[in-house]
Amino acid sequence: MLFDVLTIFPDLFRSPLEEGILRKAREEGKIRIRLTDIRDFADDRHATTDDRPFGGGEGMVMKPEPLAAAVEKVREDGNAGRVILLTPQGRRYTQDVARELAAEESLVLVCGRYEGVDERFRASFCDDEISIGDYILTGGELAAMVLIDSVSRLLPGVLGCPDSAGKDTFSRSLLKHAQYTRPREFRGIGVPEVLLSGDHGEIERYRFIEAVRRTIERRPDLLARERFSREEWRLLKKQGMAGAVSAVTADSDDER
Ligand code: 9D3
Repeated sequence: MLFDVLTIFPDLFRSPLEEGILRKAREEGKIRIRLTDIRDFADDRHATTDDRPFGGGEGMVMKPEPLAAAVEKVREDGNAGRVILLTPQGRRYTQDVARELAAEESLVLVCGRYEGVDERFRASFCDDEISIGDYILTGGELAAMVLIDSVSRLLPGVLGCPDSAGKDTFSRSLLKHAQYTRPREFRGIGVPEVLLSGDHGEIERYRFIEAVRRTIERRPDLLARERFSREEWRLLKKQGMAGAVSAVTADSDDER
């Protein structure tokens, strides 16, 4: 997958992309990331990328011409993909959106700064607008990195184990059960006995119940889209949890 990133701070991207799984994915050619400095497309001596808003008011607005020229350049360089503006006004980023983007061949990510981009650039050049959540960042760069990271790990061969992308929290909508590793006792605190039993069926059932317990307690909203099998409902009933789960899930009565 090809990502073109348009930004006035290309250096912000270097270290996140040069370590760990993303670095390996780049080395193996599974992702390619090109950084374009929007300032290189400014047309004046001072390489101006922002200006004061018409009509007055606080802050600065990103000028349309350098942004447009930068998009046109990545088009010439072979990126025909969706142009995504990272903006607080975009649709909310979720794992479903990550999956949707992972199906694309290439993307162009435009990082806004200041109070935003000129409306004419947004309307004429952007195919999609994304926000990563309801909190205030200083610009779109960190949002673009979140998107690159979450999309890349969904691509075939990027994670070691072919199943690890699909099996985790947000594809099942359950939080992960508590996890333990050595030592068996840490500062006087042990490990649940069942995890040491070697009974893999019993361990799986225990972990399922603990995952549901955590999800009800911390993120009941996630359970709204979860569906359970007959066997899972049987386990939930046995634990006296079926009522609490029924109250928040989408399953119809015949599964219960
Ligand atoms: C006057 C209101 N402005 C400042 C508080 C609005 C504003 C403009 C620009 C707020 C943040 C930003 C910069 N943020 C982004 O460009 C951004 C962002 C974000 O702030 N939160 C979540 N997702 C994103 S994607 C891009």
